[in-house]
Order: sequence, then structure tokens, then C-alpha cells
Amino acid sequence: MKRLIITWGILAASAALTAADWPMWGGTPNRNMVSSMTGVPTQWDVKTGKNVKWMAKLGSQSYGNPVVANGVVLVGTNNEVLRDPKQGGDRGVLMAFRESDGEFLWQATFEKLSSGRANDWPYQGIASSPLVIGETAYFVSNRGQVMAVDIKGFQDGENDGPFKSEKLTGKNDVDIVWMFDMMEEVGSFPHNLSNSSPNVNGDLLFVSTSNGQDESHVNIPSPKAPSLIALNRNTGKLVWEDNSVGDRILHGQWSAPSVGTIGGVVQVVHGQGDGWIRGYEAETGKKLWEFDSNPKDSVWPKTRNEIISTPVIIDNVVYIANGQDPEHGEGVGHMYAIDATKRGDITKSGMLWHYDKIRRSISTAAVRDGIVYIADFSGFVHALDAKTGKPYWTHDLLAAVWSSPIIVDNKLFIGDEDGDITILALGKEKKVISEMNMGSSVYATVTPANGTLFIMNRNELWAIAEGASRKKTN
Ligand SMILES: [Ca+2]
Ligand SMILES: [Ca+2]
Repeated sequence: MKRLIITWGILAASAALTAADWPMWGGTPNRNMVSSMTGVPTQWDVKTGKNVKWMAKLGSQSYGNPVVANGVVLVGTNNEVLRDPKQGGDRGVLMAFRESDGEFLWQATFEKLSSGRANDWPYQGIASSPLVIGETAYFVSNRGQVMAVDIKGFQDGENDGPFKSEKLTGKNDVDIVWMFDMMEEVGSFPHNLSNSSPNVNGDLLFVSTSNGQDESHVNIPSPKAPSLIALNRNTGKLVWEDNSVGDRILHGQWSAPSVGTIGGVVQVVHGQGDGWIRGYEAETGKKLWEFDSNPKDSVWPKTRNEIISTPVIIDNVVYIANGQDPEHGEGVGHMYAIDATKRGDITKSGMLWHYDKIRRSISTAAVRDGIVYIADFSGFVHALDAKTGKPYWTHDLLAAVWSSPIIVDNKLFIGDEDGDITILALGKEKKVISEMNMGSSVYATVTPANGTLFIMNRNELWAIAEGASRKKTN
């Protein structure tokens, strides 16, 4: 029996989620990469099938992070594993698989934007991690559309609306509930790809627009477009928007918003295109505070960074690291703990600590028992004192890290570009427990749900569970 979470407080009761599911990026709105799931194997083998439940084939590049809810696994990829010949060519694809055995259920495919790589980079697929509430999944397509879709697709025998004009209504096709085109409706000009992983509070959905520069890397075609929007999740209507960044976007905007109660106020916290982190009153969009994640004497792109990682909110504190697009390579980074009860420009007043031994990072933190675990793009995992930012240890994975460390079953799991999943012990002493190779680069974070680890490499989705023995490929 699944236990309902009713203690979040920041979610309406109607948005109750099952405890063992992993229905959004980070599992919960505050995005702390921690799961209470237990009984997970520390050894498996994708070649022999040991402790492997199933594997499903994905496209050739997969950058989103899988989510699991109501018996369905949702994952973003591209169209290079052609599941429907009627929907050919390069497309962004969201695929749905049955959680129990990996059976392919349905897919949503989106043609690439005709404007090309400036807005919609070839073969990058869908990089948004969906948010599932009840039977609706919310995600952002490669065309900059916020999508609400039925997780049962048309397999429930019903075309859910208000959107009912789908051209394809077969059992493997997507059932759209509503869509909101950010390029049309708020004039966003996504740089390279729209990728936001939506967040929620009550009836409001929070989405980053990915508004950015054009291919010149100088011009900002839509300086008046918002960075962050709030939509009513039932209707898809715009409720508020914010454009504090204006024309100061360094590059793109790819950080996902986090939600948490801070000092008694439900806030949306978002890393934005000028390298600042901002906190908003969730209900109204009123800006409460802002924090510059870069030293004042830093210079883009050499030493000044953007924010790609997701803020984590715990006990009124926001933990976040800055960095740059992986295409920019390695460089210096910065990690902060911010007191988000402060108001105004809190770059000085809100800074609890600053850790400058981290390299550029696009990873999100996992915080547990007074220790912050964070990775950087250069491949180091850092374990820091959550109160002071002092490092207990670092570990070199010897490969680039795009994913985030996640705590499952009282251990730290992290994937890297060499395709290794490394499992480390929690605590003040460094200890490597095991290392397994997944066959190709792991850019996604390990997804824990209902006793199973869902691990995505470039082109495959693996379900790993104790005692399983792989029988089929989907
Ligand atoms: Ca339906
Ligand atoms: Ca529909």
C-alpha cells in the first residue's frame, strides 16, 4: 500500500503524491537530492543482468532526468530510437514506460523548431524532467512549450482536455491536457534549448523560460521576456512573470526553480541568467531577495559564471553552486549557503558561507545530517560542513560530471561521463563502496523509486533492484 504524503504543507491536498514515487526533479519541491528508500543493491552488472530488472532503449542522446509516478516512468530523449515511423526525423521525445517491466506505453514527440540551433539544438531531445501531480505530467518541450499531458495517454480510453485536437490518438500517442507556448505567449527566446523542470505550489506551476542570447553570443533578442513564469496548473493560464534579469543575460537560462517555506513564506528560488539567484513570494511573484553568485571582480566567461544547477532549500537556507555550459569546459566555481530570510540585495547580508574550492558545477546538492554533498564538472565530489562550508573530503571521479549526487539508502550515488556510477559512504570520512559501469556516459541523476534505481545513460534506461535478473529489453 502506498502512503500519501500529507505533511508537505506547501502542496494542496489535491496534489498529494505517493511517498515512494519520485514524481519530479529532486523528488520534492525543495529539490534536495535525498531519498529515504532502502534495500538498494550496491552491486549490479548491466552485462550479465545481475540485479537488473529491465532495460529500455532510448534515443541517441538523453539529458533529462527520469521521474516515476503512478506506475509510469517518464524520460526525455531524442527520436533516434524510432518508435513510430509516422513521426520521423529529429525530434524531442518524452517516453513513458511501465514501471514494473519497462514496457513502452506512449510518447510525445516534437519536431525541431525551424529557427534551428539557436533555439533548439539538433539531437538534444527533451531535457526537461517532468513534474507529475495526480495523473498529469508537466514538462517543457524542445519547442519552448509548457506541456500538461495525461500520464495514462489514450490508454484510459479518454481524450483529456481542454486540449482535444491531437492529430494522433493511438494507444502509443500523447494525450495533451493543455499547452502554453512560451515563445508565443511571453516572447521568450530560448538559447540552444528550453529545458526547465517545472515546480509547484498549490495550483501554481513555476517554469524557467530559458530566455537567452542568440547565436552571436552578444545579442539578447528578447530582453523584455521573463526568466520565470507562474501558470495555473489546471488551466495553463499565465498568473505572474518576472524579468529582473533584463538585458544582462550572460548566455542562457537553464536552472530549474525550487520551492520551499523560508521564514514562514513560501518562496520560489531561481538561478538566473545574470548569475544571480532570486527568491520570490510564490503566490504573487513579488521579488523578495537577490544574491550575486559571482565575485564582483569576475569577468564573463573566464571567471564569471552562470547558474545551471538547481537551488536546494533546507531550513531557510539555499545551497547552490555556479558554473557554465559543459561546452565551455572547466574553470573556477563558487558554492554558497544563503540565508533566504533576508530581503533586498543579500549578497553580503545573506551569505552564510562561500566555498571557492569547487570548480564550475552544473550539479545540485544533496544535504543530510549537517553535510552538503556537491559535485563539479571537473569530476570532484565535495563533502562540506553545512554550517560552515568547510570541506570534510573530496573525491576525484576522474571524469566530467553533469549529474547530481543523490542520497539513497544512506549512501551517495553519482554518475559520470565515463558511464560509471560511484557509490560513496555518507559521513565525515571518505569511503568508496563500489563502482559500476553503465555502458555509456551517465548525464542524468540516479532516480530512486519504489525500491528500484532508474539509471539513464546516453541511450538506455536501466531499472536496478536487489535480486532482479534481467529478462527483457523494451
Ligand atoms: Ca487520457
Ligand atoms: Ca487531450
